[in-house]
Amino acid sequence: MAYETLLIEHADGVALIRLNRPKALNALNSELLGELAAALAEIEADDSLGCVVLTGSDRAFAAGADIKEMSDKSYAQMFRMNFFAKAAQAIEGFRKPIIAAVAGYALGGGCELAMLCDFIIAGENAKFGQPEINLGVSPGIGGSQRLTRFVGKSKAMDMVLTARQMDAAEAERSGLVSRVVAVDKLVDEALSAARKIASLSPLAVMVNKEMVNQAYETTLSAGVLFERRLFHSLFAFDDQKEGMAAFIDKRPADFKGS
Ligand code: DAK
Repeated sequence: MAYETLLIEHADGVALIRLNRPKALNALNSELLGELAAALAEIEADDSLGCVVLTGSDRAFAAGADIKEMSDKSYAQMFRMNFFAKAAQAIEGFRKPIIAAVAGYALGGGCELAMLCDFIIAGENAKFGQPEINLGVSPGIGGSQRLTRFVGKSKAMDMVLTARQMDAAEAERSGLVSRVVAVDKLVDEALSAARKIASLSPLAVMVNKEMVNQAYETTLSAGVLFERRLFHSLFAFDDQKEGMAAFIDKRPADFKGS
């Protein structure tokens, strides 16, 4: 499928998706969000792809939901179109890992989009924020919930109530991003992590992703039991036999996803 607002490349088992509305700093309009959901469905169905990198430009990952598109909408229109829900659900339900590679602004819906991904690698110029309060609204794609889980109540309140932006160093210190790299190395660094993931057993990757996500949804004891049961279940896959045999034989594993 051809996309108007996304640039997509595939290489070495990895799909690289670039948000591509440069004149609007990649503001997230309904066209872009629809295309993102469609692209993820295509990637999910393609067994040759094991991981996704989602990025923007050096200036902006995404400066938020498209304010110009939203500004005149009524409550009924927003409710009916369910703005953002489809794309958010497409990411939440996506079984392969998605890495957000964030340079420049990740504001409002842009910050929420990055937080929907499995982890965030930031360029040194990244700026994260939930400035919706400046517009008389609030986060609407999980920002108030996910940001609080990432950085704690005090910083989340500070950012949501004052619209203060967090730079990359603070974001790394606070646990919002996994690592910070030079902007010109950002996509290469994210692709390198994605290639590593894509080289592994796709079944084990999906199971590991489900395990970590479960930590947000359950108690510690239930989560530990969930982990143990899934760990046991991995012994049903050929990939477990291959991974351990390859270690013992001192050779690279050849995972088949079976
Ligand atoms: N929407 C539309 N256009 C945007 C935009 C946005 N969010 N952000 C920037 N642009 C456009 C600007 O209007 C400008 O367009 P032209 O004037 O050239 O036509 C162009 O991008 C370049 O922006 P600036 O000229 O402003 O560039 P600066 O470097 O001076 O400033 C900035 C960059 C990122 C600091 C500034 O553009 C800015 O403050 N942007 C707005 C950031 C913001 O408030 N983001 C939050 C948006 S509200 C929902 C769920 C979620 C949401 C809504 C509903 N439901 C479940 C229903 C989410 C809401 C949001 O994200």
